[in-house]
Amino acid sequence: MGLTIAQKIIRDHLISGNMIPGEEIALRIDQTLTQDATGTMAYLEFEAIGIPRVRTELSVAYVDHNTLQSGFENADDHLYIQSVAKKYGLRFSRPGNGICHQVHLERFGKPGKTLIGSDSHTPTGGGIGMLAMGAGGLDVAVAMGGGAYYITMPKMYRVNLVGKLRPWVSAKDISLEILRILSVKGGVGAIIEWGGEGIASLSVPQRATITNMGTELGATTSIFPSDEVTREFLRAEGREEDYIPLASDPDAVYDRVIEINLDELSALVACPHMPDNVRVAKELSAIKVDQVCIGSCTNSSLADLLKVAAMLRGKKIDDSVSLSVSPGSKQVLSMLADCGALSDILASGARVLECACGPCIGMGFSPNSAGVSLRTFNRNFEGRSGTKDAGVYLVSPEVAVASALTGYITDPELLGECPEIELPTSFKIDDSAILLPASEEEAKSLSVRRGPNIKPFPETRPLSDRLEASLTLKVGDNITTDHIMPAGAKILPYRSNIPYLSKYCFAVCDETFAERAREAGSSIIVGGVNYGQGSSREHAALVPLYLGVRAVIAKSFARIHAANLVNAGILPLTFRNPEDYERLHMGDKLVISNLHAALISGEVTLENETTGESILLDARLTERNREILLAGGLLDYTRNA
Ligand code: MIC
Ligand code: SF4
Repeated sequence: MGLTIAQKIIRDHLISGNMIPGEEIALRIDQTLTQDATGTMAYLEFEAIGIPRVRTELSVAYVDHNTLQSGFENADDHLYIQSVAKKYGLRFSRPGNGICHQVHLERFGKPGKTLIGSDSHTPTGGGIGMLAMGAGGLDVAVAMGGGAYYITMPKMYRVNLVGKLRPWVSAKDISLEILRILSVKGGVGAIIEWGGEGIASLSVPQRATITNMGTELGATTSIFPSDEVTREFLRAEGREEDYIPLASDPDAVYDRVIEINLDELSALVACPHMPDNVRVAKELSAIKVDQVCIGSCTNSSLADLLKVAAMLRGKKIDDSVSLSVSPGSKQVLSMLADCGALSDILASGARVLECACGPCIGMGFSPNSAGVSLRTFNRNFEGRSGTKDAGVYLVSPEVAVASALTGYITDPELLGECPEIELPTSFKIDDSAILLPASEEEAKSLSVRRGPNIKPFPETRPLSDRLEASLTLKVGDNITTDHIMPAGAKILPYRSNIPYLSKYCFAVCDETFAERAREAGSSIIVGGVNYGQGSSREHAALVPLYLGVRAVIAKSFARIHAANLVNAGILPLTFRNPEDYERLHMGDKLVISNLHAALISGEVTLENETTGESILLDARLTERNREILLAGGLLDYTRNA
């Protein structure tokens, strides 16, 4: 039987396990990346593991999220990460050099390699034929130390693109179309391989837009073949030697095959507050727009911004609209400047922001109250923009510019002829903002800089055999990690300070939760389907741990969050009968006895002392998961090993 692209990379990196969907496999990891919002914690964990030097082929520490530096906190974190990188053998991408995924694609991504990153959009690397996955910081710390990365062997989905994109329709619309088809949970447990005749006309950055948003499907990752388009991109980046061809076998078998006809695709928009709430742009033309943001790891490549500049050339944005443009990297920004495109963007009335995540994570540029914000980003979760009652719509750069010009959601087709973009055959290469580590010898005498905002890792404890806890929060379906542990300019500076962060846990849903959990001492959260989707932030597990959460019972979990719960020593349990969700209420006193034996059988009985009922739960845990939980989390498990 032939293999898919992902199966080939998995086969070449398999340390243990069988490549049978649903079984646990351990993978050798070639490259890791971190960003600063999750990185500080990941490096604290790496230090706690106690390995003197990273053991990967390449590990890069990026600073791109917390670049506002409204106080000393982030500057301290940056210095901490910089000093860790120098000492332990990592490259350090300085603030301003760009968004981790964009820079990694430009400078380091290699077809056929494995990459994990403490950021859920690490699958962007699939655009260049890598097996690239988002992970919790602790998993990345272990991989940096040379440890394996454990996942459940995914199913294989294939999306065939037929035809060719029409003018004004772009890669973002393909991402939105697949979200419309599959929904935000449609990719859970699967790797999505993109193929078909239509991919030949997609450049690497366009492919990366698609693999980037595969995260919003809940997929383990997404991947494109490595072909002549890939070779051309690597050549333009001066790295042709990194090219290897990579394709699936003609007789590869897929669990699901989907076809998208590019000729029939039109400009799409994801409406508030979920990326799969997709409508056709034309139907939304009555919606007045207040703000437009172009950038993020989804759509900030040179190709995207050259198109934006060409559309804005000689025009002014509508007086009622505030437009921001954040280039994805210093390479993109300086090439825009060199060819004059930057002047076209500025002359239109746009505000050019730093090469960083910025508005995507609520780091400034929050919309006005009840504002309508069009963003070329990948997430439009409630409150994520920093304005609770704003409505965020996800769009392509083309729809973004057309709407900034008219003041209403606009299908760019109405603008007439689509400008043709000529991409340079070589990119401007200047890696001076990527600092190299010290030599092993020199590193021994280096110390790490630790600012006062860096607080210790929350206290862990081995899992007891009897669990008594109160149900302190009951939430619905598709709860994101932005609900559990919000980000934004006010809170993000405290990512290395779990006690401070804990005040904001679940604040989007229920501002009284943190206090209630603290008072209860030991608590359980109940959720619906796809609990914990979105960001890879392990803070969404570490903060509940700090607040005394011992277990989360849900109808189903998102992959990275389920792993983060186990890594933090919190039990993820699922309802045997999803209807039992209705039988649990806030304030119920819950008990699980003989927990250790129950985890081995996988069947857990939950006694509800308040109602006198009992409910059957499943503990879908591998042996390794069980051992991690019994040890009190992955850090203790790794240290005790
Ligand atoms: C995000 O897009 O939500 C983030 C911010 O990049 C996160 C990481 C984080 O929370 O720091 C992600 O996607 O993993
Ligand atoms: Fe940064 Fe936004 Fe991409 Fe997350 S999704 S890495 S916040 S640009």
